[in-house]
Amino acid sequence: MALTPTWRLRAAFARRLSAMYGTEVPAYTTLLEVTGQINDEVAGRDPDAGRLGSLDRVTAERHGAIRVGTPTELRQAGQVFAALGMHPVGFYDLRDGDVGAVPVVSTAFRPLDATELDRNPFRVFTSLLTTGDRRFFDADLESRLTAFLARRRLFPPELLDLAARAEREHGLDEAAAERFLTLAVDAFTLSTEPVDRAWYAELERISAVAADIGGVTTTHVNHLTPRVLDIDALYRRMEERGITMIDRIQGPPRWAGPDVLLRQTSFRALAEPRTFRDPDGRLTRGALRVRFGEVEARGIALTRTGRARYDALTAETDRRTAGRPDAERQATARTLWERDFPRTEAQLHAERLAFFTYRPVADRPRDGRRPPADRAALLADGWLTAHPLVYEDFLPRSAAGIFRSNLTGDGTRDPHRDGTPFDAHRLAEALGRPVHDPFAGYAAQQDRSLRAALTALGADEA
Ligand code: OOG
Ligand code: NI
Repeated sequence: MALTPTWRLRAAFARRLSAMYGTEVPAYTTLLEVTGQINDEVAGRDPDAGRLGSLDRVTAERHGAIRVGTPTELRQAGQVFAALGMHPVGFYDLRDGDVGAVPVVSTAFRPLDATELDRNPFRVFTSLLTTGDRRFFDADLESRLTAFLARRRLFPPELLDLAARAEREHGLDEAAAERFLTLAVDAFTLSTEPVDRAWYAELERISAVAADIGGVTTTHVNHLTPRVLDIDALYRRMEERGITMIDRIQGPPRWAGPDVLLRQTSFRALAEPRTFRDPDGRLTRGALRVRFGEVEARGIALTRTGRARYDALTAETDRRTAGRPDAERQATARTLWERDFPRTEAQLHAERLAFFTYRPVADRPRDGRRPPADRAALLADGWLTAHPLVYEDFLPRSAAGIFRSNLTGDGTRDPHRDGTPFDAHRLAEALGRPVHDPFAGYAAQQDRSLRAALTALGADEA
């Protein structure tokens, strides 16, 4: 029987999840509509619109977000995503006060190779509740939370078996693929199970995120994000359609220079009717705000040096505009960027602040000269062209901003207690899979393309 290969499973999963989310969260459908219009408009007027991804890729592109409670659940989520060719990339610690003060650590599951990303770049930002973190949970609450989480099962064994088989065999036959996709979408659909009101409220006092993760017996996609080519236009048009957006676009400011990294914004979670079990055992109606809409624009991937420049600019903007309205923050950011950040791709390249791939120029006039040894000279003399790599990952501060803008309250947190040490290594242990370093991935892609281009030119290593 014909095998449905990994990437087709991934594309089908992304499509089905999107269809499911559209029926559950109607504002998401509006968001998709507006995103589609804007992408068509930009593609129609800007010949460079496809520079950071073809319109086909951008149109299909989504990221989702889920939150889990235990290392076992994280490992199981990792198994489901591995079946889809999605691997953990990056470690994001959102617990610290200056990042976000949210009791989770996160990674993003996504395809690694350029070919796979082109086929379908679906990603899922996945967060693990840090139940042992004393800044948020005391020992008593931690033990009750751990016991509650140990009793639930997010992923049925049949789903995990199919996922393991899909990973091993790089796909599934048609019937198994169908079953796998149904079970996988189900695992991320909002449950109709009654919510224990007292337990949920107790966790909510600590953190709305803790309640969303540990206050219920299931998980759910909490947002699904399309990619837009002009996020400022999108923001205005969503407001015109009567959908209230959060007060800012996270990430770099809008400015005249190159788009880098990631800009994101969202609309607030809507109150959705849910059934609760009250302390006296009665079932009553209520509402929870746990699912929202987000949209993003992606720019060029920065090197570690470029990223340090970005982080420094963000910190300086914060310092100058603490407590000021967002319009002022944007204006200040723009001024600082114009002073300190390269205004052209060529300059980003020259200062090695961003990642590029290279192509040999096939029809360069043959003037008898040998290609120079140095990368900058190869470009300047027209032997190579450089094409920026799109940023495929996330930003911790933006992520925390997205979390926080959708919390009902700030919760309580005692900054004087110790946090549990948690790093990429420990996350990898919990997952039972390596956590890939995003910078290393972009650098490897850049190096490979440079070597191939030099070989094609018959030049020495640059
Ligand atoms: C995840 C928030 C982070 C992003 O795009 O930065 C995120 C969450 O709310 O669970 O998705
Ligand atoms: Ni997101």
